[in-house]
Amino acid sequence: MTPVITAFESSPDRGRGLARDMRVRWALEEVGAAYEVRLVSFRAMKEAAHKAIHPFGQIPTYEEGDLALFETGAIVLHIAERHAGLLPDDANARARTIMWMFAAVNTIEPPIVEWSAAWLMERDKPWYEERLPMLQARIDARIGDLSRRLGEAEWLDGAFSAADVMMVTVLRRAENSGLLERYPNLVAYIARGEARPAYRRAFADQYAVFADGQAAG
Ligand code: GTB
Repeated sequence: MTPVITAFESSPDRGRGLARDMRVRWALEEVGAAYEVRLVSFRAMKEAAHKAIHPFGQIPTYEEGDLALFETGAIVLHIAERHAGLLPDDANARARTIMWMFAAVNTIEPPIVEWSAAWLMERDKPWYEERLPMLQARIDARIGDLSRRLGEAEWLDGAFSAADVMMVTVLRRAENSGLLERYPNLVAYIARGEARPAYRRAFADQYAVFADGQAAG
């Protein structure tokens, strides 16, 4: 059964691959699984049909036969559990990989999303300039510790895994923060992820949605 994922019909990131369908596409490409994409508008995301799959009216979702999933951490873990290549065989290494997946979405992503949401929705507000250094400091504290833990390692825990799919895509969202540049090992880590053929295929596919939308006017 070919899985179907959902993605923005018109992503606000204009094809930069920052929306969260990118990590699901990347995971599917890494394991060589075919998939289909159903594009949804912002309006359709809030309608009952989509909310029956995603109670919060968001993308991405993942449908495969009678299984319907939301939450990218759960979707990527499901893909990694069903296919070889994204989770180590050793039980302890597998547990650590899942730990890092949680760290990506639960520890690193929240301050990045808070900063990004403030820029999107509050940058014209009088308090924004005062609040910004605090938001940046919260990101910096997390990515600084991540940088020290990663050190000179290629990936988070041994071989490339689902944890790196999650962490690289989470970090990419901070690319415009001006903070990542302080940590050359994180910049190199992101670049290693982006250089993977599976990443490039996933990126090209999501970019085509934007390009087709532009061509259609
Ligand atoms: N925790 C959920 C998960 O990991 O799956 C979060 C899902 C989520 O936030 N989805 C967003 C969404 O559907 C799209 S990815 N938003 C619409 C809504 O809530 O109504 C977030 C996103 C959006 C835009 C950019 N961008 O333009 O750069 C980047 C990331």
